[in-house]
Order: sequence, then structure tokens, then C-alpha cells
Amino acid sequence: MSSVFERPVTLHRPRPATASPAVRWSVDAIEALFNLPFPELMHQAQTVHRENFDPNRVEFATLLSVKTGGCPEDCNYCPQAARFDTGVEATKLMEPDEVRVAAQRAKDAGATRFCMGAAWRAPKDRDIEKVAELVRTVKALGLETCATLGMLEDGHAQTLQSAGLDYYNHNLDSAPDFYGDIITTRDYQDRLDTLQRVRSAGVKVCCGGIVGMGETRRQRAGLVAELANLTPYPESVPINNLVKVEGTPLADQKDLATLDPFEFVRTIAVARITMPKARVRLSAGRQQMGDGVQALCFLAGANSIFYGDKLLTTGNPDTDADVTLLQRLGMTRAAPEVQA
Ligand code: SAM
Ligand code: DTB
Ligand code: SF4
Repeated sequence: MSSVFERPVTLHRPRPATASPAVRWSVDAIEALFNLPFPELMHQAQTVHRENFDPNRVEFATLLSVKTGGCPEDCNYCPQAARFDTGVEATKLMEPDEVRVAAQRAKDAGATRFCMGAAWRAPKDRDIEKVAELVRTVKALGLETCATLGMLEDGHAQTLQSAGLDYYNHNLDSAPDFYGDIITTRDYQDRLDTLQRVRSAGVKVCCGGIVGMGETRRQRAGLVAELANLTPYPESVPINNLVKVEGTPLADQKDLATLDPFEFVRTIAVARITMPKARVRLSAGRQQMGDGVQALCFLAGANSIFYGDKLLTTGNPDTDADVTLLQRLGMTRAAPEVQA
């Protein structure tokens, strides 16, 4: 069997999302996609995927929690919120030397993007200066850089951009009409404001959400509509399946049914169709998913995964398992994105 790493580099991203004319998606139109027979939806998603990417390649992005736990927000899914008793210990921000070691290890294992997460509501000016140093450290290793630090104020995204930040991750998480059931300590508009600051600073946007939190199909369509109608839509779209962590309100909500895996695959397909040139990332929840469902997600247009045995605080398939899975599927790792 050939290695998942060894094929030559071909770039399949002819135009950035910004070059596409803005298409406005209604929630009805997106719900109609969700309602298609599964084979028809998969066919449409695959057609769009092949028009824009090599469908056999998957991006590897590695996460590192550079500042864990103790977060003042109340996101009902999150093990890092200080108010929930989840056993996550709060830590201080990591030093550049520690981050360099982790990033080098990720690169050696085959990652092309390195994403640093901090459990802040919003970083302070001095935090931004320290994270900028971490960004410089990771960038110097030749990795694409991403950070997710909470809400940004004016000037923060610019400082990070100057340090070499390629992407900023900030999720809309759910549809506007479900959001208040999940988070009360900041509102939807706060998130949109941060995304606007990221864009204005010339940093690419990584923005997605979580499914499996008890939302309806229409609300899943509502989340995808919000993402697809951002102008331009995000360059990266992480779709997370809720990881139920004991002590969080959503894990403790005993009547919360686990989402049908085919509905998760549908969400990926609909994201692919509505955001044709985005990297759609099969994100949290892979460990609970099984190889068959992951393969369906790739067929539905997912072309990125979090790669490494840990997400931020929870588990993820180990790198050997992912390399083996891609080998079994005859797929390979995508090259870092350099514009053609
Ligand atoms: N504190 C920052 C923020 O909220 O933007 C950055 C880190 S936060 C952990 C990043 C994202 O991880 C969240 O927006 C959410 O989509 C996802 N996430 C957190 N906990 C999760 C869980 N238990 N299951 C699935 N996704 C989760
Ligand atoms: C995203 O959308 N998912 C990642 C990343 N962006 C930062 C985080 C998933 C976290 C899952 C729960 C945990 O490990 O703490
Ligand atoms: Fe804090 Fe982010 Fe977790 Fe919300 S998702 S509690 S903001 S770390």
C-alpha cells in the first residue's frame, strides 16, 4: 500500500472564496437540500466537491490547547467552562518553547496546519502580544497557523496578522434561534463582530458550528445559512459533532438523543454544496463515529480533519489510525494551501 504522504503536490483551489460572486442562501433552500434523498444529496455534494478540489485529499490540522480551562463563558457543551464540574484543570498560557516542541511534533507527524486554542472569553492586550509570539514560533516551522482565542477587539486581529496568523477560528456554533438555548454570556452579534474584525485584518476565517445539541433539522439549515451567507463565506468550516463531556449541561441532559450519523453526513454535504471552495472539516466527534461514517463524510465533501490524539481537552483518533484509514480508502494528505 502506498504512503498517504508521498504523492506530489498539486493545488486544487483555483480561486479564493472572495473571487466567487456572493450567493445568498435561504434557510428554506438549505432545508430542501437536507430533505433530499441521501443518494441525491451525496451526488450533488460530490459533484461540487470535484469541481473545486481533488476529492482524494484531506488536510491535516493539529490542535493544541495553549491555555486550558477556567473560562468564564457558559457554553453548555464545553468542558472548559469554569462553572461546570468536568475535571478539566485550568492552566496558564504555554511558553513559546513548549509550543515549538508540540508544533514540530505535529509537523513531523504530517500536519500542515497548527491551531492554538485558548479558553478565554476575550484575550487582553497582553495576551495578544504573547499569542503573537506563539504564532511567530509556529510560522517559523513552516506550518500554516490558526488561533482560536474568543472575541477579539479592534487591533487584535491586526497584531496577530502581522505575526503571521493565517486563520482565526471563531464559530457561530448554531442557528440564531437556537443559540440562546446553549450560550447566554455572549450573543450572536458579538461573534459576527469578531469575524468582521478578523476579515478586515486580512486573516482568513475558520468558522463553523456544532450539531447534535438538540437542534432541529431546520436549525441545522439555519446554521449553514448563516455560514454560507457570510460575505465571503469562511475559507474553513469546522463541523463538530457534540462530544458529551460529563459535567457539562448537554451531557447531563438525559433526554438528549445522539444525532443520527446520517444526519451528520448530510450536514457535511450541505456545507459542501453551499460553500464550494471552503475546506469543510470533519471536526470533533470522530472518535465516537466509526470508520464507515467518517468515510461517508469524505464522500460528502469533507476534506480536512483534526489530526492528533487530542482535540483541546477530549480524545481524537490517534495519528496511526488516521493514516491507516486514509490508506484503506486510497486517499492522501492535502498539500498546504498555496494559491495557484
Ligand atoms: N474559547 C474560544 C471560543 O469559544 O471561541 C475558543 C475555543 S472553543 C473550545 C472552540 C470551539 O470548540 C467551540 O466554538 C465549539 O464549536 C467547539 N467545541 C467545544 N466543546 C465542544 C464539544 N464538547 N463538542 C464539540 N465541539 C465542541
Ligand atoms: C472547532 O471548531 N473545533 C475544535 C477547534 N475548532 C478549536 C475544538 C473542538 C473541541 C472539542 C472539545 C474539547 O476537546 O475540549
Ligand atoms: Fe469558553 Fe470557548 Fe468553551 Fe465557550 S467554547 S466555554 S468561550 S472555551
